[in-house]
Amino acid sequence: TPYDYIIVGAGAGGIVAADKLSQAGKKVLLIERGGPSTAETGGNNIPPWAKGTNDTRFDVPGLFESMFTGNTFWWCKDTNFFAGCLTGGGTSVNAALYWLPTDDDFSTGNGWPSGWQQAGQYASIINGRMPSTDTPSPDGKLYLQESYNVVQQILKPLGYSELTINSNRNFKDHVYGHSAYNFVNGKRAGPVATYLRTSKARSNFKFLQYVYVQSVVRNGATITGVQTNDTTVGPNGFIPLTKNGRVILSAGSFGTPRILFTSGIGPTDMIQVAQKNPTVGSLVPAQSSWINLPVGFNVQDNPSINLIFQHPTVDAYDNWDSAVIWDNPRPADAAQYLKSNTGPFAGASPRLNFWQALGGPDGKTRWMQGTVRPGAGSVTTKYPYDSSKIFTITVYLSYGITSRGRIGIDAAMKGQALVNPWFQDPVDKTVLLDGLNQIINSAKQVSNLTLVTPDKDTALTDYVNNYDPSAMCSNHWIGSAKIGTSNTTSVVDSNTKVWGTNNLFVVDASIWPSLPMGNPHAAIMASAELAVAKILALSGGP
Ligand code: 6FA
Ligand code: ABL
Repeated sequence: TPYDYIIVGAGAGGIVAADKLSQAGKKVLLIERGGPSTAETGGNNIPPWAKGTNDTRFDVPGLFESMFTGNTFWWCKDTNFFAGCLTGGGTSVNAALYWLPTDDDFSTGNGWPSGWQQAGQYASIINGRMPSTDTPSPDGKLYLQESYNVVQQILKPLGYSELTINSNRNFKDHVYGHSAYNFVNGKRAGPVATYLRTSKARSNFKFLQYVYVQSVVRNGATITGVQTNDTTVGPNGFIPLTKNGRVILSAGSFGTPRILFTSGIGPTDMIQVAQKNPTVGSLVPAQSSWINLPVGFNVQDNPSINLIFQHPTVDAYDNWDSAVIWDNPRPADAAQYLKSNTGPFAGASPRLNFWQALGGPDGKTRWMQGTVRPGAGSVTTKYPYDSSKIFTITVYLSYGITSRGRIGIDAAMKGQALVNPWFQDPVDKTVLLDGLNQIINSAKQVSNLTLVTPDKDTALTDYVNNYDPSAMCSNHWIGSAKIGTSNTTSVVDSNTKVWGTNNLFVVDASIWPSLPMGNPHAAIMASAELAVAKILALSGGP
């Protein structure tokens, strides 16, 4: 059956798009390559201690750190970086840190065309559907607060004030507060429990899981449908559009470019790679109809550096080791969660977030973001330390970052960085070092606080210069199908329509022209709301 709108990818962008379009009465198909996540979607990946409940890995916030080990079926296997390939995409596997977008995020200065400057309006729409909380445990109590108490002793002397961050979304200089989440009743909520839920209740909405979209099928500038790998969904796996129908790609910063390349859209070198691939090569259209656009260029991701400290008051929570939180949790905490969805398992690992504006030698202002959590993933030092008393400050360079990289595919169609996005502009590194130095220097006046990594033998500059680039990745990739006003410097126009096509759109992280101020999923959802309003207003549609 033909659809008015076919949306590829059920992540932050795609779920919002599908809901708004089905709400508008359009016949909508949402296609997801992965399977269920939370119990509500049919997921059943439940830890041994919660057997017999609906408490899956994707539902229980305190299981967030268990995502990184074991049989990780939820990660996309065809990118070199973390990306969720299941219902909810990144929003089902992330820490659910939730920051309402700032006015700056959607400013022309951040690269958005005019007509996109309604951050305030969309922040309240998003917050109305997915309320923010900084007390994720439904009993209203804060748990594991020791690292919060120590880090505020570092920040206060630097002139920081404590705030409820999402109540002051435009204040992001010298502020800190409790980590905000979109958890509800001690469980992951996000787009799956809101926008996807309302879509599913509509008869004009259909959701397919475990169906992989290989390309869009087009006749020159007009898309006629999508090609999938599943012959049960249509003749040879083809799903058609209705007359005037539209396709929206929401497959994420790596997934959307891959589909574009196979559809003959992007830089010549990447289309040629797809053309040589034995599985999808035959789907690439003839060279005469290729559309040359800078797909994969202009990407950004926050460079992030971990500082690991030890303090006698801190409970490292067993460093969130999966052998503990998944297999053998602290009995009282597991019992509390099972009884009332409260306690340490009602929140993900972060406890405190902070922001500070930093001037650079190039006259530009960049922002630093910090995320504090008990425990650490790995420690580098030859000195003794107590692994039960450590905590991590992850220091990111956030809004205002100037470096850009390039992503693409290898011969096996695996997504990768062709040019790493971090520190291409040396000023980004200079500014982040300045911020790191301020924190380390202020930490010296906090009694009994020890910097474990980098240790006393390691100069901060050496630590940063030698940092493993893959560890510097923040999983916040944006910009691979950038929005803009010219087809030489952008991939989609100000209505999110792919240049040179009549009816192909992109609505996900990849249209973002530059990084937002915080971890991005709420900002991406706000941009999806705004994008659909523009798509619906555009003439010529179904
Ligand atoms: N963002 C936040 O705001 N707060 C956080 O705490 C946070 N944490 C993390 C985190 O801990 C990790 C480990 C990762 C990987 C990301 C985090 N992020 C956080 C970032 C945030 O989740 C992402 O920026 C956000 O989800 C991106 O939204 P998009 O809509 O652009 O893309 P998704 O990856 O969510 O969804 C794409 C979907 O398309 C997936 O479900 C995928 O399976 C599907 N797909 C891809 N290719 C497809 C194809 N060919 N056919 C069908 N489906 C396809
Ligand atoms: C994010 O926005 C990042 O994308 C994640 O990388 C980050 O989680 C979460 N938020 C929470 O701040 C970290 C984990 O805490 C680490 O244990 C893990 O090694 C790392 O992600 C992997 O990138």
